[in-house]
Amino acid sequence: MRGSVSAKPVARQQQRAHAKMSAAAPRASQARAMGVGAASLGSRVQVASRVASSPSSVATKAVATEKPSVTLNASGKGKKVLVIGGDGYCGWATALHLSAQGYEVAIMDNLVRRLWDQQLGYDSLTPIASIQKRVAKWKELTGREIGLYIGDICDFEFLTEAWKQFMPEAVVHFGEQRSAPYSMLDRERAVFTQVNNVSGTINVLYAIKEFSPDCHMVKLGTMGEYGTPNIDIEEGYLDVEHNGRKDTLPYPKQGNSFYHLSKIHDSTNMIFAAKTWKLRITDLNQGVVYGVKTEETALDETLINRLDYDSVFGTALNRFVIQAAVDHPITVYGKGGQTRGFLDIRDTVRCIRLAIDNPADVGAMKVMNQFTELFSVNELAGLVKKVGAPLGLDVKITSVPNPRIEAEEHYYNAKNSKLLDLGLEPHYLGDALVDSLLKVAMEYKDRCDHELILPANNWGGSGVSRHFVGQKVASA
Ligand code: NAD
Ligand code: USQ
Repeated sequence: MRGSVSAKPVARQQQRAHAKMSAAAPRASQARAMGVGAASLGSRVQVASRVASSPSSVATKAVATEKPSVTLNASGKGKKVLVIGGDGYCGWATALHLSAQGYEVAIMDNLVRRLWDQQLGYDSLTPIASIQKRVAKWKELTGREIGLYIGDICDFEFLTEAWKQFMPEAVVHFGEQRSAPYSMLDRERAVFTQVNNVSGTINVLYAIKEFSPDCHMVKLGTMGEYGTPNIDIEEGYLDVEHNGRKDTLPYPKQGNSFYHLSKIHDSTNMIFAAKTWKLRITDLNQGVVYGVKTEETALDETLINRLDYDSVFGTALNRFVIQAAVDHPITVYGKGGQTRGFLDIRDTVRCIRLAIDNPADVGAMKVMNQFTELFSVNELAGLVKKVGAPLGLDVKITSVPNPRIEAEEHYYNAKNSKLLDLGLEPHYLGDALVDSLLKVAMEYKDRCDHELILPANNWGGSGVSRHFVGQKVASA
């Protein structure tokens, strides 16, 4: 069975590779431990962006005339923050943002996400550099070091060794298998998703308890933990009156994939750990993230973030924009009335900083809903079509059979005031952002493989094993 993969051996193979690689971590850590260069604090770094290579692309010209710059300051006061999953989409942007803001940052990642892409024949639309090249370029441009610990948080020995070297004051945990479709490909990936996510998070909880009990854990949860109930969604907890008695209880959870369910299990475990071991934990129930550029990642092409468009890792708005740019009809699943919370990646990084700067109280898990706006899938598709027209794109929208088992028309009203109360100033989704995202997608459109766009699997078809033919996921 050519191209067949197994999640468990992969994890073990990764672990072995990383056990070796992690031996290099002390050196990286020692170098980084020298600290943030004082000369770079409070400055503004400016570099010329790359020269356009595609003369036909309007987008490329626009990009090439910009002079990206980033503000460096010391507001983080050198606070040590470990970013688990720091090579990923949200983690990479966050690591750079925190470094720019004067936190002492180290990334921990086993790079398994890059491996899954290779196994499935996927690739980011944007060409992402290796994590080593990324952090080296960041240091070259800003003078700021980011530590690197390459390894698997499910390997407690590795986690312990790295933890004791860095001794974080806060840990931001992005390091999970985060795709709902991936978790529904087959039994192996369902099991892998839950083992990877749940046991990794328990290991982090134990590391905090054993080595730095005052370390604040900022954990990425998801709005999808709540499902689509026919009542308003609160921020984590619900006041309940039942048979004449009152209590405040965790909001009922209704995950819609084995991935979303893994986040629910994490939340339950974290509530327990916070209470039992008197830890500081914040669970951020994040909505769907869109966009690719932040101030920091736009500084140089080596720092560019990933932009997924395939049907397994690509998410709604990012996929729609890329589909428009490559002249593929926008793939609305079913009726398109599915409504979700969304946010710009520039707001993701700010939310994380706000969460770090406002730690949870000891003993009770804090929950904040991290999204800025609600949209239905149809609304997003319509917006992309409208903004594409002036760019010369004749955007078509199509309804494809929904691969998921989900409500396609439903009530949805979720609260999101806690991060706003802490000072979040959202970048609301408007024509300008869609326009700039479309231009990035147009710039890299030649890298798009159209065959990866239509759904590769469906929830009902998730079986015991799935055969991979060549590099494409066969549909059941
Ligand atoms: P991503 O796949 O781009 O990044 C996750 C990173 O974690 C990858 O680099 C991967 O290699 C690493 N990782 C996974 N398992 C690991 C392990 N056992 N040990 C060490 N590293 C490991 O995902 P993302 O889009 O950046 O999402 C980050 C987090 O935010 C996830 O927890 C996800 O559930 C959550 N989230 C994402 C979105 C979104 O729209 N992208 C929305 C809501 C919540
Ligand atoms: N959808 C389409 N067409 C597409 C892709 C998606 O109509 O081409 C629909 C889906 O059916 C779904 C909605 O858009 O109703 C959102 O799907 P998605 O793939 O954008 O997001 P989802 O699978 O929920 O997962 C993503 C991230 C995950 C995160 C979650 C936040 O991959 O890590 O947890 O967004 S939330 O949705 O709030 O749970």
